[in-house]
Amino acid sequence: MEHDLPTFLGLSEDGDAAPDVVILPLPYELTTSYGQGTAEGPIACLEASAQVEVYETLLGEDLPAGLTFRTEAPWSSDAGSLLEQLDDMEAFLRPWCVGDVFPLALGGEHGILPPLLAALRDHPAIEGDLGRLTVVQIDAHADLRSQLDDEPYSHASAAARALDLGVGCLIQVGVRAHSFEEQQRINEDARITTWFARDVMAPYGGEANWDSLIQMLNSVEGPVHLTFDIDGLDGTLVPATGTPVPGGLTFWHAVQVIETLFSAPKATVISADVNEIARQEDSPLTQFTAAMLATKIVGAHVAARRAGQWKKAASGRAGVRVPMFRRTFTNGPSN
Ligand SMILES: [Mn+2]
Repeated sequence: MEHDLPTFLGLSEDGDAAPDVVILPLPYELTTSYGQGTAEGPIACLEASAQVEVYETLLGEDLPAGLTFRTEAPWSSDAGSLLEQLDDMEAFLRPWCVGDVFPLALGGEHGILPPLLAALRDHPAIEGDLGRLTVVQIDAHADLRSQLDDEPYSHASAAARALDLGVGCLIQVGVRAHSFEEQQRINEDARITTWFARDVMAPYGGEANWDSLIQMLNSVEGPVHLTFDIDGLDGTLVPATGTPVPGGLTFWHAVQVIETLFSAPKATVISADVNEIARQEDSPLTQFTAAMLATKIVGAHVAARRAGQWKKAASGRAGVRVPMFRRTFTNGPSN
């Protein structure tokens, strides 16, 4: 560690050791939006993580369970335009997205998703074709708007931009606040499967539908990115997030999604993010909930690694070269 910032779980870190898991704080907030505090979220989450119990029931031992964790200094950019900032973020993330380390990004607005996916194109399991990738999105919102307030890179458009980048399959869980335009996109784009909160939570036949969702996640094949917008949880658990919404997932629903996905026999979760974290002032609940999710994700990754799931993902090509700087966003996402 070469910074004075809090480390993940409050663990002491050896900056010289090659990490197995890297935590990447992305304090990103669109300058045109209301200051909702998501720029401070990652640090608040790291601070709160010091209070999370490191004992992981999946492993029967304490994290880091013999592995090396590293908390990177937060991403920052002084680029003048939004698109240049997104290019900077992709460049920051790319070295951690080549299969030898498990990257967990902490956001920041959901607008971090497109640069994350752009960076994943160099992963040996992707080999330049995001059509191989399944994105699992836990979210109260569909994030499928073509734009919001004339901004195509708004957090409300994160999933739409992910599809523009060529993602092969998008599974949404917990959606309960979406627009007509987004419903049309869900109906028309065969790559999208949306599990609405209303359908998977009681009382609308929720339990049977929830079981179907879990079965679907268990049968996912190939590389997966998990993007967890904390507003997918019920708003009572994350009151400080930008747009808390009632009627969402319980903590245990979220844990089951995470554990199912990481242990899915034909899939490998190659990366993850927890986003829309904001610092709650009157109570640490929002940042602590986010830290609990981040810890569960890392614990489930370590368990998957032990089960041989991770090796499979990383074994595509040996010694992947990180390509020269490219300008995915300033050149347009189809480039
Ligand atoms: Mn979102």
